Amino acid sequence: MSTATFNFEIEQRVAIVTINRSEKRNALNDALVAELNSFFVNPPKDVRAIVLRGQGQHFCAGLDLSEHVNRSPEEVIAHSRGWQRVMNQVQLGGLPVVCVMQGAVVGGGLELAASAHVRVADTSTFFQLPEGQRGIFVGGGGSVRISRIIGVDRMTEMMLTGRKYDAEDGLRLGLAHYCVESGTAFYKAMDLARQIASNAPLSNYMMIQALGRIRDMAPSEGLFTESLCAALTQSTEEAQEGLAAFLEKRPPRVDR
Ligand code: 1HE
Repeated sequence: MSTATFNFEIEQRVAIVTINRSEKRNALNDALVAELNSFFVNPPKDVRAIVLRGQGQHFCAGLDLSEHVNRSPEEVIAHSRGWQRVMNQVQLGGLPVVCVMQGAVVGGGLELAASAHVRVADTSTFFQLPEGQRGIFVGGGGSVRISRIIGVDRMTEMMLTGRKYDAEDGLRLGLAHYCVESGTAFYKAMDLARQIASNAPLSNYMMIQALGRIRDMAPSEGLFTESLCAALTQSTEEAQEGLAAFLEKRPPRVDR
């Protein structure tokens, strides 16, 4: 499927979603956010993992600032809630999402990347929250997700000063899980996505749905929930095949 600013294709059960607005550094306007939302609400059947990328030199320059001027408080709340819906759908839609990052991963671009489960940077990547410099605030879930990755203290400093972290800094802070040579992040992301797509789907699903929720629970509820997740995943055919393959010293059957 393809529109002027968004397209996706499927390769070996991996959907490759490309934001295609490089002339505006993949800034997220309302139309693009709506397209992302409809994809992530209803991803193609049989897809087991998603690679999310931005075309050109930059992953995403965040909010389209040209659309943001002259909005009333009510409109900004509605806009922010709309962004949060999309980011939630990326994070909790049920499919693992691998994000390819190059150049600017800025403002709402960092909020989008932080919703993904695996983040691959290349050496050109930089991270910034320039909201303070623009006189605005994060609105796409960054105060919840980015602060949990790097800590509230560091996020506050990042927003106050508008500092840029480079790719190595990002790796150290957890904004990236991998940092590869410039121009190669997509290939690394595809390798990872194919590997993830060959895991048992219910096991992937539980990682995505349960771990974040368990973190937000009291320890005793978290431990019980962990046992329930273990019971659900370990009693499936997929799990039996994965365990048997290990014990029989053979690769698991791939089309599980
Ligand atoms: C844009 C945007 C944008 C570029 N909205 N049009 N985000 C920011 O504050 C980031 C603002 N952008 C930048 O800092 C730079 O553009 C970049 C570092 C990302 C890239 O620099 P560069 O030199 O490659 O490109 P450029 O020349 O600055 O921009 C190229 C074009 O993209 C230009 O348009 P043109 O018509 O003059 O060619 C820019 O205006 C346009 N462009 N970024 C609109 N963001 C839900 S709350 C989330 C809050 C936020 O995300 S705040 C962060 C906003």
